[in-house]
Amino acid sequence: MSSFLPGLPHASLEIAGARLDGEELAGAVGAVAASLADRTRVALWCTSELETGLGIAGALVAGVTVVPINPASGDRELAHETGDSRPEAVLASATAELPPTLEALPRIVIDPAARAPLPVFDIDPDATALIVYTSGTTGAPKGVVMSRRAVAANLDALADAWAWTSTDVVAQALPLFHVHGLVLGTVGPLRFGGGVRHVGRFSPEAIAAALADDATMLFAVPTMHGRLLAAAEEDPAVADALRSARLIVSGSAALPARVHEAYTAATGQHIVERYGMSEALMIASARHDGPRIPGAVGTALPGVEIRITDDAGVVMPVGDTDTIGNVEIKSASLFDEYLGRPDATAEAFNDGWFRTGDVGSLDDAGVLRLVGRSSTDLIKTGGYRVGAGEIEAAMLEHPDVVEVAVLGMPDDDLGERIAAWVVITPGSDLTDDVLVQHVADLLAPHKRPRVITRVDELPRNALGKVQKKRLLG
Ligand code: MCA
Ligand code: AMP
Repeated sequence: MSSFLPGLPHASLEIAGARLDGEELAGAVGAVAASLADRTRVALWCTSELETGLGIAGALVAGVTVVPINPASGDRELAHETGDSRPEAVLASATAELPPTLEALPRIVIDPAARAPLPVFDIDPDATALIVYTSGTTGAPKGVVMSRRAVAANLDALADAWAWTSTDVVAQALPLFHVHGLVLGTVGPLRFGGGVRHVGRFSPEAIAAALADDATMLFAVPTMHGRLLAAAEEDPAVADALRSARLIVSGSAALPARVHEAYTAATGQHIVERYGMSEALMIASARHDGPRIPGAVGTALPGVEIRITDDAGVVMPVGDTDTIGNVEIKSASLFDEYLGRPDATAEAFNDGWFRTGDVGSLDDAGVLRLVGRSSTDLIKTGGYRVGAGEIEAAMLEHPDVVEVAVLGMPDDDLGERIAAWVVITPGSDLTDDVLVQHVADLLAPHKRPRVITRVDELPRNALGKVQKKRLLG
């Protein structure tokens, strides 16, 4: 039996209506693992389908590194991610329509009907489980190299914090190419021998149906919780379904205290908020048996240490929630490196502590509160992390764009919405729609600007640097 997913023969996996349970599931995962013999690194085409869950599980039991690919990636991202990580093959369903960049690789077909025994062999815990691409403030996304040891330690820490066991069934509708949906929402239940109920495309009704059926936990981003709250306030069936859950978890972006409190009023649920990052997996969380404080992200998970530093990198005293500084961590679940980017990896650490880029405070009880990020160039929209620099670079590739500055604007639904201020070549007939489509051709849909403001020039300081904050007025 695989030591990474010991619960697999007792687990159940349902994604968008297709489902496998127990021995059948273990047999299908065994077949994926067998198809990966002699491979070391593969791309996984991460649609919200059963094949994706089988693919990640099969690769983990086979000890093969997975590079999760967003099926809505733009050409620019795909070329970068495959060129950078150089997967030997792509794991996908037989019917997946792959873009040319991936079609050029050998396809290993994931067949949910195939069966083979789970392989039994030891795999080095320090081997790489995943390379997840995530945006930085500038440039193309970086490949976060995450070991099997880090993933296992993090899931076990969450099991402790949330009393998460084989009796739990996780409802979710998250994209499967990021840590939240793939690691927490899929690998976690398979490790513990519980269930995954991924409903496919998110809707409050689909999540409510999963909870009304057999799901006991819900993993979602704040945008989804906001929409669930609105639905629960309208429809008692949605409120009752949410009320029935054992644990409702929010993460990937700040959950507004207002949503947290209104959720409790509508459903009786106190949401468990947790804080994580692609580079560190989960860092802090409210505990199942601890306080769930609106506006706070809980305490450090087992295996994690948190400190707050000032801008000179000096550690600040704990206990005063007015003392806000940079959140730095040590963790059993930290990434190994940014793939092929020793410069960026070194820059991410301060004296052995990982700089999260988040800003917050720690109180006497070790409760972490986040107030924002140190850079305006990282945007969180709908729980997706998007680098302003990547969008700016894409927009500047249009011949009629002279200058551009991208920022996140506050948005009730998405947390932040992507806004671009552009200087267009005088006399150009470039429309906003054409400019948005230009970005959509290069990058994933969630990276498209939703607001475009045309300006004659961008505000700059005496050194010529764009003063982005002045754009928000
Ligand atoms: C977007 N669209 C546009 C534009 N922008 N159309 C025209 N003009 C634009 N400027 C389109 C999209 O293509 C899509 O079209 C639709 O508008 C909505 O876009 P989307 O951004 O996807 O929003 P949504 O469909 O309303 O989805 C909201 C969502 C989604 C379901 C909450 O944002 C989501 O799944 N978020 C989860 C992100 C996540 O898992 N992050 C975890 C990262 P169409 O409707 O045709 O598709 S891991 C992490 O953060 C760490 C580890 C952690 O702590 O978890
Ligand atoms: P990503 O790399 O997509 O994993 O994004 C990680 C970032 O998401 C973190 O650095 C935080 O800025 C943000 N984030 C995740 N969880 C929370 C949370 N509960 N509250 C506030 N921000 C969060």
